[in-house]
Order: sequence, then structure tokens, then C-alpha cells
Amino acid sequence: MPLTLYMENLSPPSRAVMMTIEALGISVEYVTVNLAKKEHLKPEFLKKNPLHTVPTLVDESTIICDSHAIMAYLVPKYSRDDSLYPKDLKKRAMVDQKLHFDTGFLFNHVRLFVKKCYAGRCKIVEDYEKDFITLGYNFLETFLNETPYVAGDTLTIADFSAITSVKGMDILVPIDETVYPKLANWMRKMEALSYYKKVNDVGMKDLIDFITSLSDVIVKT
Ligand SMILES: N[C@@H](CCC(=O)N[C@@H](CS)C(=O)NCC(=O)O)C(=O)O
Repeated sequence: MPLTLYMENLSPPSRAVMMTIEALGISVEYVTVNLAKKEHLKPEFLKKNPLHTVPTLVDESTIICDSHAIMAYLVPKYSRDDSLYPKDLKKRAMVDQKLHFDTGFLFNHVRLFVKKCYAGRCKIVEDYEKDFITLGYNFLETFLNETPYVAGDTLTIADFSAITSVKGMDILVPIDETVYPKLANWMRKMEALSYYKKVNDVGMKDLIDFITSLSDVIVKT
């Protein structure tokens, strides 16, 4: 039975999982759940994921409802090596820490702003939102001053989560490369991955179009 990923291109956590799928070279059926059309609130989707979020992975009778948990499931199941999600407990703890940092901090601020957009209340990025996003950049600059990737010396699934969230944050508070040189350098490295564009180009355009159509946010291209 093929794996099915319920996703939406504009969703950063969906794209983090799609980057993992591309990195692993596995075949997964994508089913788009149109959030604007409230398809995530339909009974048949709620039966799969009562939290009504994308991404949601269905692997036969197993349903996984969080991008970080999905990536941590796919790598051990399909990867020839463990580099994207190390088996070594200490290395894995570093990855897990950054995955939780993404859930609780980085992606959370994008999610809350986008939620305001769906409710028609996202005219401007408020000062407190700018402060949180800037704090996120500061944390990342500190991490990336220590290691070339967010969770250590090599690329892991934590980088997939972080880059998709950071690109969303960058729409709201543009990253000043002179203030965040390590962050900017890491972003360029992520954007240079062979599968980056394939996964992110359409979704980033959709996310920018969605936010700019409802707010005064101006995105330099
Ligand atoms: N922690 C979850 C967050 C997923 C999430 O919030 N997805 C958004 C789209 S980016 C969503 O489905 N929102 C619809 C809703 O919350 O009703 C993950 O990493 O998968």
C-alpha cells in the first residue's frame, strides 16, 4: 500500500515533510487539503486527524498527525543510513531539541499570523510579533555560530523544519544578512539542496500571495 501525505503546498510543515520524502527518494501519494476551502474541517479528514492539521501521513492503519513525528518515522523506516535522524542518542537528542524548538517557537509564530489571516485580522505584523520573530533569528544565529546545521555538523530533519519556518518568518520580518550572517549562509545552503526548489517554489509563492492579499506586508522579490 502506498503512503499518502495529506498536505498543502503553502504549509511550511507540509514542505518540511516533502523535503524529507525527496531526500529519501521514496514514492508518496500527495493529497492536497485546501485550508482556504476548509477541507481540513470536513468529517472525512477529521476522522483521520481530529487536530485538523496538515501534514498528515497515512501508512496503512497508522496515521501520523505532526510533521516532526512524520519525519522521525520516515527516516528510520526508509533511509539507507541514519544521517537525517541519527540513532546515536546524544545526536538524536540534539535533533529532537531543535524539532521541538520549531514546534514551540519558530513555526508557532508563522502559524499564529497565518491563523489571523484566515480570520481576516492580519493587516500588519504587530510589534510583539516582530519581537518574537527577531528573537527566533537571534536564537538561530547563536546555534549556527556553533555548528553548520541547526542540530549539529550534518544536515538533519531539524533543518527541513527550520528552513520552511524561517522562510515563512522572512516574509513577515525580512532577514538582514548583515545582522544574521550565519543564518543567511545556512539559508543559502538549504536553498542549494537539489530538491529545495521543487518542494518550496510553488508553496512559497502561494504563502506570499496569501499573506500579501490580506495584509499590508510587502515582500521584496
Ligand atoms: N505541529 C504541526 C502543526 C501543523 C499545522 O499547524 N498546520 C497548519 C497549516 S501550516 C494547519 O493545518 N492549520 C489548520 C488548522 O490548524 O486548523 C505540524 O508540525 O505538523
